[in-house]
Amino acid sequence: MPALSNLAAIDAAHHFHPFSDMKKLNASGSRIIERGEGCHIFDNAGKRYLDGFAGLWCVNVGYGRKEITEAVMRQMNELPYYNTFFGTTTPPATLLAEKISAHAGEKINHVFFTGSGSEANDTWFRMARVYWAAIGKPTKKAVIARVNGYHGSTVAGASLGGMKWMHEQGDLPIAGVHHIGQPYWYAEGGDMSPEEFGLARARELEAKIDELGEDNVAAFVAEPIQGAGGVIVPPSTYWPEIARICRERNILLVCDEVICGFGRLGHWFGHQHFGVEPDLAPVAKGLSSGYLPIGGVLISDRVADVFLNEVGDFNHGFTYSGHPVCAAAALENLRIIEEEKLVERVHDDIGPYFARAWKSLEDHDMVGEVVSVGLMGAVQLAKDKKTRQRFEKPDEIGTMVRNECLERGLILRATGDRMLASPPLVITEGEVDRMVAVLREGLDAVWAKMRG
Ligand code: PXG
Repeated sequence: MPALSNLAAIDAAHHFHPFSDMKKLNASGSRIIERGEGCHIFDNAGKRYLDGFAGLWCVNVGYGRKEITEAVMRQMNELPYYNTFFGTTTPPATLLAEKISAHAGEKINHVFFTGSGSEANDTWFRMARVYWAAIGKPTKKAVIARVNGYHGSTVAGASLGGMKWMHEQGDLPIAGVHHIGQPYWYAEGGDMSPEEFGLARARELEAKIDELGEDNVAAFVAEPIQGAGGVIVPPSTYWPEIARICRERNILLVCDEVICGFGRLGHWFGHQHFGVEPDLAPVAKGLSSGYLPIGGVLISDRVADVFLNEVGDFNHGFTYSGHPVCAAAALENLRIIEEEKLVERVHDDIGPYFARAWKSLEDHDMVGEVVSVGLMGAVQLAKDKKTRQRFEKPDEIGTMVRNECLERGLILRATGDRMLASPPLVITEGEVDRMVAVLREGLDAVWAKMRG
């Protein structure tokens, strides 16, 4: 092991980070995180941070869970790797598929495993097209997604995502992917009520289907709540209307559960909060609480039946599909979520507590809107809260608040001018209070700078 003081220099010399301007990062040096316990992480200077972001929306059961480490060790010793191709499986892969199916709705009974959320999105993308071709509708290929959605960084994932600055790199989106507007009332709702706006944005789906022709559209994909896009909680009218349109126009509904799944919204899956039933649902992150990389696609009976009866071979899969050690980590993680009733805890107890505490920030002069569902929340920064006027440089203002929080030992994510929280599901009331108090101090500090 090199001396810790050298690590930042070694990192700058050799490590190319995701979503980073490497020149800038190398000049400032990476923050080096060494250890985690519960809802806290520690850097190499020994500084402790409350992780209000659960790693990257994923460490649902918190850090330092020996049960998971031990389950991983046992599986490593027993069988560190075997594949799920050529008619084979391993006990953890099979048992994990069963457990996920048990928590998904009655109509979801199969799981295809991947190594990540991006691969899960690439997987359903092919699956949806194969599904329609197998039932005699080979022209149904187009996929409709949303502006500012996030579905990963692979070619299909980044195409499905609606981030223009990602599309600009690498000539995306690929053919056949189309985007409609997001249900972001605060920024884009104008004079409409949130309910009117929710309906209007949902009906953009119907208009897009008309434009492309129903016989050419395979699926619509959306996160139950857009995560990386800024925790955009849709108005109450949005999801029921989306579900109606998908049903009436015979389009597959795909809910990207990579963030919202496994308890984040107080349900096993985010679509259950909104009362809709997807045909396909990519998952990852909270499936293993990030302890090891694993993702998958939940497959409804409607789709599975066609694959079982019509398709034959699905020519798709990954070396690490159903990796036994990752599956063992996920199984133990789900056992903890069940045993500690973390989904119920988010729904009935810490979620409502968080909602009240988080909402208290609404009186701040710099806060335009405060939203949350379960343990996923956003604070919208505003220059003038009465008129919903935003700051001229939203990215800068969000980063300033984030940095003030970091200095005070709290990790939150800023997406533009929205401060995002997504803490571990085991967060205590005291830790929620601290998170809110530190964010308020950060807001005060930045507000003072802006006015000074
Ligand atoms: N779908 C959703 C909804 C996601 O949030 C992915 C797919 C892709 O998963 P993988 O495992 O391939 O990363 C994600 C990932 C951020 C941030 O800055 C969010 C994600 C990844 C990286 C950064 O909020 N989400």
